[in-house]
Amino acid sequence: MSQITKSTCCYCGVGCGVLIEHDGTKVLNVSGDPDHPANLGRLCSKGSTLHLTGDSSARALYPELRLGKTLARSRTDWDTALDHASEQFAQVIAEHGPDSVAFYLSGQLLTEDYFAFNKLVRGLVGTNNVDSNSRLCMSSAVVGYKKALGADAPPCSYEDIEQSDCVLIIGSNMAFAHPVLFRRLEAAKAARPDMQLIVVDPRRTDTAELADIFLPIQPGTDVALCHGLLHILLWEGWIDRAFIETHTEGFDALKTLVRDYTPELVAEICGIKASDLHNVARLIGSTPSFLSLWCMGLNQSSCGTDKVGALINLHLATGQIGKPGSGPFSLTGQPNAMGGRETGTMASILPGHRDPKNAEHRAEVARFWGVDSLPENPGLTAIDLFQAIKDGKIKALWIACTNPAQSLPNQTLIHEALAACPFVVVQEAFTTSETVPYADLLLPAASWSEKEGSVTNSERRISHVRAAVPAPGEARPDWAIAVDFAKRLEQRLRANQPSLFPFQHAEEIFLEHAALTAGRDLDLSGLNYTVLDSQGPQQWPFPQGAAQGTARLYQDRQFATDNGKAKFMASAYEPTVERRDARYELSLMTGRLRDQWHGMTRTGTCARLFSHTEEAVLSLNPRELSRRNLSDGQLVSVKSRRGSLILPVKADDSLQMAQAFLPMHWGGRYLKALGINTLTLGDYDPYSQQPELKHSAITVKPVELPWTLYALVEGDVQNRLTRLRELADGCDYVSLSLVGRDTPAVVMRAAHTSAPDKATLAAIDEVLGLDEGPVMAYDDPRQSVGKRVKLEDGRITALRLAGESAAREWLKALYLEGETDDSLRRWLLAPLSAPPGGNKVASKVVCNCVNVNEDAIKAAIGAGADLDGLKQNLGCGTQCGSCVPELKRLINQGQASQLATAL
Ligand SMILES: Nc1nc2c(c(=O)[nH]1)N[C@H]1C(S)=C(S)[C@@H](COP(=O)(O)OP(=O)(O)OC[C@H]3O[C@@H](n4cnc5c(=O)[nH]c(N)nc54)[C@H](O)[C@@H]3O)O[C@H]1N2
Ligand SMILES: Nc1nc2c(c(=O)[nH]1)N[C@H]1C(S)=C(S)[C@@H](COP(=O)(O)OP(=O)(O)OC[C@H]3O[C@@H](n4cnc5c(=O)[nH]c(N)nc54)[C@H](O)[C@@H]3O)O[C@H]1N2
Ligand code: SF4
Ligand SMILES: [Mo]
Repeated sequence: MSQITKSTCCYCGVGCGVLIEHDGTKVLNVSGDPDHPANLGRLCSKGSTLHLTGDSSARALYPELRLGKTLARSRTDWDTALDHASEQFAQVIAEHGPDSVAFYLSGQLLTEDYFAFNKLVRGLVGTNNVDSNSRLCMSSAVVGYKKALGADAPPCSYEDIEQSDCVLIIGSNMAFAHPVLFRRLEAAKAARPDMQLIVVDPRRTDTAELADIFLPIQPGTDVALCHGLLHILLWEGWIDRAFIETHTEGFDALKTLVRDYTPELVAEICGIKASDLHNVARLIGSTPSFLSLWCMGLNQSSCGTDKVGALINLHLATGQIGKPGSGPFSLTGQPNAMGGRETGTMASILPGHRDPKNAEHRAEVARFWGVDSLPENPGLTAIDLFQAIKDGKIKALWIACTNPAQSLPNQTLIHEALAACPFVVVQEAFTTSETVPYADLLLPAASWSEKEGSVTNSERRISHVRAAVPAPGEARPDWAIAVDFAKRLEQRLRANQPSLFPFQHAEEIFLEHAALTAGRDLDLSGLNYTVLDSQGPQQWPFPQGAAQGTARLYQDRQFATDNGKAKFMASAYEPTVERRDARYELSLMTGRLRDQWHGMTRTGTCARLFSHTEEAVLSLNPRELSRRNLSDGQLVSVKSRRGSLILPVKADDSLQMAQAFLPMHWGGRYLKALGINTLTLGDYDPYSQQPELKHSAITVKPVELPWTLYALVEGDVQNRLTRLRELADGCDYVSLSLVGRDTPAVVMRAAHTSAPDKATLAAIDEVLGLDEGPVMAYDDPRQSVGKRVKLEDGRITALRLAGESAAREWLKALYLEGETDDSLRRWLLAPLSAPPGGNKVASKVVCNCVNVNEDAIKAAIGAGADLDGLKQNLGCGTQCGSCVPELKRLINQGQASQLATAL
């Protein structure tokens, strides 16, 4: 009998409600919750495939302990695991003080998890060394909001997107990263075509495709852009003087600063037309309501706080805040980055939006918790933390729900730090994360659909997250692990005192958190699970006695600052830390793909989610390729000041000259070396300590790796991924991915200067199952080319092509078709390996739900289909809608090329 449990999607900060269909033990399906105000029933390509992810063979099932750095970890029980951890931590604290231990957490934890950890770290251990991956994500938005408006509170609601007359999307690729919200924007714009949309991004993304005006600025130049816009607004008198006078301060200094940002100068800095700058200023200056949406293009910058401040300045100068359809709205990345900020679980914040530097705030929280005091020493923020670990200052580290060995910049240093740390605890749901090998103690965590708690989405809306199925093996909810550990540590640090952690259920933690927010800007003391269950997800503030949540902040124009006035920020434009120069002549940007989530521990278990983008490729402008005599797909060495990687290049006309783009998702498990972040740099914003993940300078050189390997094998994918990755480690280029729709297969591509030894190739064949059974084999007489194909019931189930790769794509297509004919046998037994009909690269799947590829779409467009026609004829874009922006782009391209032909 199947049942339905209401919960939320565990991916992005849109915070969609999902209905989990399950049989009490296994998740069977997911659909969008029509009653959830964030998505009203919609889900994107990631949310709608949640039930296909989370391969049980990739899950951490039991605690594992290593009793010496050179030994392997072995299975243990929870009591032994947590006793050992508390003993280690207590010992380090006794010998080196509380600041010698640290906790590194995640915006994907639930609020209750976050709160429990924070109380443990600050209330019990007595250090501020608790930070999270939100440092890489939302930190600049937090500081920008606090500086300008007095509190870390996004003032807007999703409804504002529907109500606005003019929306500016800056540094956000919503079409990929917040798809369901983008659906709402598309629908609003279709319903009200007068709504104006401006997109600012160095790349012409699918988001930009919807824009009325697109400003392809040079990376890192957003502050100059905003100052240039304000310059014009001032010059033209398109500002709200009364608002500025009554509700703000600091305008004079800003006015003086932006005087220098003339349209001509700004156009030159940003690499855009001055006329476009004027057009955008006119829109902002004349619109009845102005909303801006931003994400990592602003935050992940060495001047991220200034970027956020410069954007908020535009709202304050025009009085476009605190009313429907307007305001500066930061899109949060992770599903519960907001919860981490509310519970104060970062080095620079305390519970209830309090400040660890403020003695009164510390005393309030200490009193509430019944401890003597809260620690005063500043805590280490992520980048400094890992430097301190490497320097030997941190002796015990606890990592939960984040994968620093993939996601932090400058990975070489991160791996050195993790290897050097005497005691590392990793609390993880999947054993496949790049951080797990460094765990001295691995603690298996319950994950999506298995745990209860709450999350807050981008619009301050709190949802009750419910468990549908039991966690596998001995995995436990994160808060329960933190609380169990804390109780054991209490025995060692403050024995015979009442426990600070009397929590039996998640809701008890929620209630303590809610009570600690009373009287603060985010006051959510009126909420509990019963209210959330009866009234549905609610937006804070929701104080005791409130009947409903708060859709919009600052409607009374009283800001959360000391004197109620908002503050303009007057910071000059600063360029990116690394500039392009003769040695590193390209700007590398990194970011998201539509169908992958971060380090891919979850999405990387679903073959379908690789069909939109199969492997990590370095995208460059087509002219940049031809200038360098590079061809599409060719392998190059990509080098930054910190390291290098070998990757294929791809022509991509969404990029400008001298720019390059890499998806952030590939770490050392799927790619040779330490993944994408081998290249990026740890330099950060001075106020938010958020690193400049969006920009590093690189150089690209062709490489000659004549020996290539292509392997594909169906089934047992996690085990095979791991073993193939290890066996191919001697090759200069290795890339792994999955392919298929129902039964996933592992695909490996590798390349090297010469063939590996025979034993290695034989070991690879063994992993592929090509050492026995119905295998057809051919080795050319000089042994340079070797082909192996395993056929079962007329279907290919494994193959390996070594020495060259001419038939690679053809073989994959044969595998996917599931049928073979005599051409396979003829190809196999011929010394030359070129496939019949050529080696056509398989067309990428654009619509994942209905499985429609680009070739089919282009053919239909060629035959005259518009969007409705595509939907009707091919079915693409009719389900989750994540591919609609791309369909529109293909239609526009098709029309442009038809026009060009006609002319
Ligand atoms: N599919 C998918 N969705 C996700 C995630 C995921 O992993 N996969 N992760 C979630 C998380 S945690 C986050 S933080 C969000 C991130 O969401 P986004 O920030 O929207 O995504 P990114 O691709 O990281 O970067 C956004 C854009 O910033 C642009 N950019 C780069 N440099 C600059 C610049 O100097 N100025 C401006 N204006 N733009 C610039 C890039 O070209 C890119 O298009 O996505 C969330 N949603
Ligand atoms: N180059 C580059 N690097 C980037 C970025 C970029 O744009 N460019 N973006 C940065 C940003 S914005 C972010 S947010 C970070 C994200 O970086 P990470 O936080 O490292 O990303 P994830 O892969 O989501 O890591 C979450 C981990 O938690 C595990 N997990 C899943 N569910 C649970 C659970 O319920 N409990 C526990 N304990 N574990 C669980 C997953 O298996 C996974 O290993 O990456 C940053 N890194
Ligand atoms: S937009 Fe997609 S990834 Fe984000 S919460 Fe909704 S369904 Fe999940
Ligand atoms: Mo993020």
